[in-house]
Amino acid sequence: MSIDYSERIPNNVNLANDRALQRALEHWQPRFQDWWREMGPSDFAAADVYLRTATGVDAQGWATYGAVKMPDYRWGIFLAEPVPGRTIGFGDNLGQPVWQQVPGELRSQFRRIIVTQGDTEPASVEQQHLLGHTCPSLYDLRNLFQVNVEEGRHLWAMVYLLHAYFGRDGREEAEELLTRHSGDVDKPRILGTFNEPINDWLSFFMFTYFTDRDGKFQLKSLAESGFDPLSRTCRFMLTEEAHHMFVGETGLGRVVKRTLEVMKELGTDDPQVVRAHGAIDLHTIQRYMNFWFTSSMDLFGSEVSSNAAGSFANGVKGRPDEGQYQDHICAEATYELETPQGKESVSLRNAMNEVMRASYIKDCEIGVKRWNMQIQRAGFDFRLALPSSRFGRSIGVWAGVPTSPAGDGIGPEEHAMRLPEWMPGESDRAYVRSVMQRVVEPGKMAGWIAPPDRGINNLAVDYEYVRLRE
Ligand code: BYC
Repeated sequence: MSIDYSERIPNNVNLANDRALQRALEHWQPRFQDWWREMGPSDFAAADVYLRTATGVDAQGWATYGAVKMPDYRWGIFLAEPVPGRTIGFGDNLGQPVWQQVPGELRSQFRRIIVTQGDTEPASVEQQHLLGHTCPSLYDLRNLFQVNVEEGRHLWAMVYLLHAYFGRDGREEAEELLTRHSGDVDKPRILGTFNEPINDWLSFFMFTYFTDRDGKFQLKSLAESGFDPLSRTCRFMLTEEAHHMFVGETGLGRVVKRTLEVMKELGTDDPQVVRAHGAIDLHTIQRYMNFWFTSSMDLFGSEVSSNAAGSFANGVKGRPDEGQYQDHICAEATYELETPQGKESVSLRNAMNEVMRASYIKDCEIGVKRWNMQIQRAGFDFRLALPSSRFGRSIGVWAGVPTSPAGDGIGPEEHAMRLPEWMPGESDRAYVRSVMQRVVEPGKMAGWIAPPDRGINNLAVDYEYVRLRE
């Protein structure tokens, strides 16, 4: 079904035919707009931003580009086309027709997962609230805003499900999604990473590389869900998510590129010399990577989880790309888990979080390999590396266990002493903040980042992607 933009809330779910739902969502809409004004990108409400907007949900040509003021962005409700005859692809209900309504006995499980997913979307916008002020270029500023409006739309995607399928409880949860705030001591966001500050663009690129990639894996697993509206919503969200990870991967690649240019020019890899010339040394990049990667690893939950086992058994949440596996029931299979106490064999259903985390790590390695190729080609021996999944964890069996980034157990004193080598400290953050100078002349880049290879939608890199003048 095509998207109806004549409606107050653009949608392809035939909202006009369900007056009660339409009214409930129209009641929520001004609250969302208030939240956006207060917690969304600060001070850029009047800017014309070259944004893409969804105009259809099919694989080809779903996007249209044009100058939009962010508060006028048409946030709406878009579900991917239904797959005729779709059946549940995993768990105890394998082969049964998918559900168009939430089965009563799974209501609280679905609600919990949809609320958790929904909570991350506005959280990320809040985390990035001030970044526009220190943008390294208009190209990057536009990408930040594109990510922000789409995270706003992903919030709409989850709020639609809550309103349409969870009655009064769902409406209350939708309100709560706007009252918890990232980093708020009294009402924080649900998951750890979404309460971490993102005060500089290196963190933003790390976040879009590592944390948005968790989004990709979680959305893929929810796209397998037996609850068809959730599956269809997530399938469409994934098409938007791809751009966010592109921003992270190319952003980090450009930071590394610029650092290497400075290192080559000066003939040294000495971090202090690199910093003295305004670039971000590779050691600091590694420390930031350690921080955001480990935090994002925690987003998969505990290695052994009865929640995960229940969700898999009941058809609530599958594995990303479930079709790649032979066994979709996993009732008998086991998984070999590494714990601080040694190897442990656990039921595969209980280990589903770990299965997902393992695929996620592989996916994260692709970019790291690419950046290391850049470093190698530039003639330097330094190599970036993802830390071990045991390192720096706050959730699961390795939480609080002192290890080196390689995952070797060490004493707590050595751990405390060496942590500044491994995780960003105040001096790293202060340095990175010091180079975050705003650059808003079309085509110009800040000194710590190389220009992108190409612009957006075949436009030139020096296109005026954001018009700041009123
Ligand atoms: N921080 O059995 P456990 C995205 C809680 S990112 C704090 O270990 P389970 C995006 C857990 O909630 C994708 N708490 O794990 C990216 C539970 O609490 P309750 C977001 C945590 O339940 C960038 C308790 O510990 N989507 O889209 O199997 C920008 C025991 O849980 C954490 C989803 O996450 C943590 N890191 O799995 C914008 C999908 N980890 O309920 C957007 C929906 C665990 O006992 N969520 N806990 O109070 C889920 O599927 C699951 O809730 C989780 C946890 C995978 C997160």
